[in-house]
Amino acid sequence: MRVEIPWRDRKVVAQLIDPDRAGEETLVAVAGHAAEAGADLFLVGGSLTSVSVSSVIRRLKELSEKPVILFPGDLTQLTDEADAVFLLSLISGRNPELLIGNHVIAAPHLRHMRERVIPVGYILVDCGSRTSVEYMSQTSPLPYDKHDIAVATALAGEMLGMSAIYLEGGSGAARPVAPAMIRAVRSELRIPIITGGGLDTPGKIEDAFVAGADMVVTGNGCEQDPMLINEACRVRDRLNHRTVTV
Ligand code: 1GP
Repeated sequence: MRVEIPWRDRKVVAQLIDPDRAGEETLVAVAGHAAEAGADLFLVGGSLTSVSVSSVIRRLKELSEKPVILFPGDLTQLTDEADAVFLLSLISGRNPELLIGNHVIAAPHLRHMRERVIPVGYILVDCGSRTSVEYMSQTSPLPYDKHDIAVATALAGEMLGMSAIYLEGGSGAARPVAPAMIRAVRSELRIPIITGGGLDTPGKIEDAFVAGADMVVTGNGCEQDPMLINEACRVRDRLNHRTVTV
């Protein structure tokens, strides 16, 4: 099945499922709840996993009919069980493996599902904590307040043919990517913007959407407070409604 992400028409809420933290009980609680609350889709992946991503996705698909997008932290997480795959290029970094090396290794495995591959320019932003992505990728994040570098990097991603740009604060970030950075990137970019990391209150989620994010991704916040996903969906619906009626 090809996933049409509705981000051209409206804002989207995605629930991140970290496979290693998705034991049966958590999966049922977090995923079941997110689907019921109205999350648009699931992203599945993590910086380091020791469980089978395929089985987590299979279980997720039994629990809900929402699309599942693979958000692979590394090559071991590649699977064709997902409805789509974010083919991430870590364009804020200068690690050649994450810019082309892994893609070459992955391409033959993705060949049979190429219409489900979504190329995403992944920009890691320094949001106040040293994150797993930073360490595992061995790259420096983009400075928090260097909006001009963020804009240039995102534009380069767009010109290279990416379908979307992901402004990533990193899971459990002390603060999310600054709305001012999202706004600066939005003002120059034509492709959708995804953001996640540290979005743990409805206010932060609203700020990200209002600044121009097309998709917000929540992870930790919903594990701490399951109602956060309900709030995120409420914010999304209010803003989508406003977009339509203005
Ligand atoms: C997705 O890494 C994030 O971009 C998830 O971050 O766990 O902090 O919500 P949180």
